Order: sequence, then structure tokens, then C-alpha cells
Amino acid sequence: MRWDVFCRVIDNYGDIGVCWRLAADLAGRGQQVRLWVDEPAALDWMAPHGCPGVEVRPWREPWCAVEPAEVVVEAFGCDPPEAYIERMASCRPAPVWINLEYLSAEDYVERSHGLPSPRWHPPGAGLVKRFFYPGFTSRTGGLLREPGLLERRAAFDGAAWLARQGLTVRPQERVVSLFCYDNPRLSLWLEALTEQPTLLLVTPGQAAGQVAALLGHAPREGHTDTVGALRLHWLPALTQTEFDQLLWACDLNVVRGEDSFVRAQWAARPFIWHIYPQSDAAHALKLEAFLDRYLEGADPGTAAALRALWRAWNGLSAELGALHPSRWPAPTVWRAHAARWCETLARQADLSTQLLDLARTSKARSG
Ligand code: TRH
Repeated sequence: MRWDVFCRVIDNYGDIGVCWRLAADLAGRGQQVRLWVDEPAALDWMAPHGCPGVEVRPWREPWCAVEPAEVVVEAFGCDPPEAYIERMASCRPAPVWINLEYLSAEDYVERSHGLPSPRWHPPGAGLVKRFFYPGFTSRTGGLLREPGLLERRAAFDGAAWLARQGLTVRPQERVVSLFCYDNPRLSLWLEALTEQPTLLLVTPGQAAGQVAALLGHAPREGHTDTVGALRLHWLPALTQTEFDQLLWACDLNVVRGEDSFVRAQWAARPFIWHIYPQSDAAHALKLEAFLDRYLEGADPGTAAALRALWRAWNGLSAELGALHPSRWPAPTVWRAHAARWCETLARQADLSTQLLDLARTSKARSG
């Protein structure tokens, strides 16, 4: 099928990050995808080699007159151009129109997934938009997971990857990646890490900016600084494929937003989620909803330590002692928990498989 995916970059890299993964995954399954994006700059480093089957097109006003694809995905309610919707309404059969929503573990997701929203007024009169909610249970749209992802991770050699970055892990050292938003708790956390043999891989942008400010010098890409038992290595911007490999190579990953959050789960390694902060504090409920699912079945000590750590990291609790590694679950216990969670998620149908099913059945229904 031919697909048009619409992406509006609001901020950061998650909007384009999710849309690119989706487009590449669909193309890998033989679909033809046009990715319409208003701000494609991040693709230069995220996906410099492109992907066969994906055509990146500029989303500009005034809109160009193009024939709509058979399946139209608007990411995160970004509202495709009116002129495009008008054309969709005149197509016979009408294209399948799907709104890919934000990821959440909250209960409303199961209730809302798949709901139709018929359009009564122009420009889309007669069309039906369907809500597609990614999620963590079988009654949701699942998570992006390309075929063979977990097998590639299982065959991956983390030490060799680190060696390619010029790094050799020392005995007892914990390898940690840092991809986060601005975080006033970061200095306390880093101070605690100086007491433990740690190799911290710092991603460019907000993470590097804050660490650099604390050290009092600019980030030095490719270099390593040492403070006590902590070695800090400044990473360059990685492609999305390499970013996954970074997560696979680490013992602990600090991730954020939506896409890196999902990839950390497929890495089957311990992780801390810096949730995207929302002004109405909606992120607090979202964080707790995920923790409820993630920690189900964990032993009470592990569950309490992780909940306290994640809350403290996100500024949702004053119990800052939870940030100290001495309060974290034992590495083997934490890793076993992460591996079990990944196995549980892998039993669920992945997002692209479910999206393809929805598109095929909707197409068959509309004739
Ligand atoms: O960048 P994010 O915080 O993105 C978002 C946006 O803020 C968005 O508006 C919001 O709605 C959403 O979060 C919840 O975090 P995210 O989602 O993890 O996206 C980062 C992307 O950048 C992801 O695809 C991985 C990629 N990346 C690389 O490819 N290479 C790198 O070196 C790094 C650091 C990231």
C-alpha cells in the first residue's frame, strides 16, 4: 500500500524520531511511504542514509496538489493540510485515515484505541478518522518493534561497540548512558556517581549542556573527563540505529520522551525515564501509570526502590536519597527485571503489524 505519514515537529526529536521509525518499519515490510515533515533537519544525523521505500517530503504552505495515498497517518493529531483533506474526501474509495496518538500506559488508552471519529463538515465531510493508541497491553496498538530487532540485540557485542568509540570498560565499572531534559537533580546524581566506578556516556544537547556547566567547560565530543571514580565520555549525535546500539551496550540507560523510552525497553536493560514534563502536571499520572504496569510482579524491594528513584529523578518526590546508587536494586536483579519486562512486551503484536491490519481491514470494508 501507499502511505502518507504527516509529522509536525513541536520540539526536540521525538516527533520526527517516532515518525521516522514508523516510516522505515513500514517500508521494511514492503510498503511505500511518503513522510511529510515541516522540520526535517534532525534527519540529517538521525537517518543520514535514508531508507529504501521512504521518501521524505517537505510539509509547506501553500500545500502542493498531490494525490492522497491509500493510507494516511497523522502523527500526534498534527492536522494534515486542509487542501489535502479536501482531496481525500473526493477519493473513491476514501483513504484510510489514522491518527497515531502519544504513548501512555494510562487506562483511557484501551478505551480509546481504535475509536472512529466521523467527519460531518468540510473539508473532510464523509471521512472517518480512526484513533490509534500505542500501548503496553493487548488491547492497545502496541509498540514499534521492527522484525528481527530482538535477535539483532541478542547477537550484539557491546564491548566491540564501545571499543569503536575508543572506550574500554574497566573492571567493576557500570556503563551508563545519559539522554535527558534539563534536570536540577542532575548535579546530586553525578556527585553520587563519582563515588562508584562509572563510565557515563553523555549525549549531545541538554544532557551535555548541563554536565558541561557543572564541570565548567564546554562538551568535548569524543573526549573523556574523569571526576573521582566517574569517567564522562562526550558522545557525538548518533544515528537512530547507533542510538539503539548505545542502549544495548550500557548497563543502565537514562532516556526521555517517547521513542528513546520505548527503545530502552527493547534494550532489556535497567533504565530511568525522564518523562516529558507537561505544564498541567499530567506527566505525574502518566509516570505512575507506567510504573504500575512495569513494576507488576517485581519483588517489593525492587519496586519500591525503582518507584522512588524515578519519582526523584522527575522531581515528583523530595526523597532525593533514592537517586544514590546504594539505594538502587542490585544490578543483576534490576537487569533480570528489565529482561522479563521486555519478554512480556514482545508477546504483544507490534505497532506496525497492527497498523497494517487496521489499514487492510478498513480498506476492504470501504470497498
Ligand atoms: O527528544 P524527545 O524529548 O522528544 C519528544 C518531543 O519532545 C515531543 O514533542 C514529545 O511529544 C515526546 O518527546 C514525548 O525524546 P524521544 O521521544 O526519545 O526522541 C529522541 C529521538 O532522538 C529518538 O528517536 C532517538 C533519537 N536520537 C538519535 O537518533 N541519536 C542520538 O544521538 C540521540 C541522543 C537521540
